Amino acid sequence: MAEIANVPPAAKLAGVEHLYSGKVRELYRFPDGRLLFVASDRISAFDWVLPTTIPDKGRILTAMTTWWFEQFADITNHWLSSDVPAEVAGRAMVTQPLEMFPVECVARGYLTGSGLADYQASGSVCGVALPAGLTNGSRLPAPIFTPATKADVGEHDENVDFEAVSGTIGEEDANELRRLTLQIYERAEGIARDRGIIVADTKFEFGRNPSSKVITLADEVLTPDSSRFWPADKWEPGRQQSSFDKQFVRDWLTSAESGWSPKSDDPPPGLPDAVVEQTRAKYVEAYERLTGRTF
Ligand code: PZK
Repeated sequence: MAEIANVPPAAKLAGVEHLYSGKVRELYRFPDGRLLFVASDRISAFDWVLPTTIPDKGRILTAMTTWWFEQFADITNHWLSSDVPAEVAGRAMVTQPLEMFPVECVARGYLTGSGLADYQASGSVCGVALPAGLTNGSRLPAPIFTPATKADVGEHDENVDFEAVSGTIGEEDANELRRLTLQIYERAEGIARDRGIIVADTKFEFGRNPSSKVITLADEVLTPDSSRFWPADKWEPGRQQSSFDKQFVRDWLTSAESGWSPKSDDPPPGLPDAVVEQTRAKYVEAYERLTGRTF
């Protein structure tokens, strides 16, 4: 996999082979074939990886993912163990190696982002027709499955319709991915809403266990990096919703004080300590509100 321009090289971990680095996470393989899924403290905004890290972000998102896996005990997932190398303690999981489906399985319960853009252009999203009159942040009449195909590094994923997924992986598996995606999202959205967080949309990745053939939930799940989290008490359709976790980052980067613009081709500047601390506090708050546990 190609390197991403402003992402530092993956940490050298003894006894594991580096497979991939994303903007904020890394995947390694143990000699026995099991994988090591590592969440870093890196943060992205406006499609850039920022030069500043958020202390504990990797541990918080990993704890959130494993908590969701526990909530969905009836959904087979790739987690095997949290017994990981000391350098990545708390921010990594040992997982099953799966044959991944080449589909980003997105569920949307609210309309924003590329879903809003597609709706405004065509009245539908990924081939799913929606009623007239929806606006940025509207709650949809029912959650929709809006798959996307993984784009090359630096490109955005492309929304596709259900027929395209069927054509790629077969109708039976496409139906199963849609069913699982909507089922998990609906359950999570209800849990989070009761705790003051709107999960507007989320992305799942699934794979097949090569020996058991079972379709298995992979990746990190239902984190603010794989989803849009909004504070429920500030939800107001008709405007861009504030981000639960990244609003302080976006506000500072777009302020005169940063001296930077998202339209610039220059990399963004480092964040002030106060913005780092406010942002860390939002990740902690999301974890503690959702799980009822203390971080
Ligand atoms: C897998 N990714 C995305 C993750 C990255 C990229 N259980 C699995 N088995 C096989 N492959 C994957 C998984 C998982 N999860 C996940 N790509 C392949 C990814 C982390 C860092 F750069």
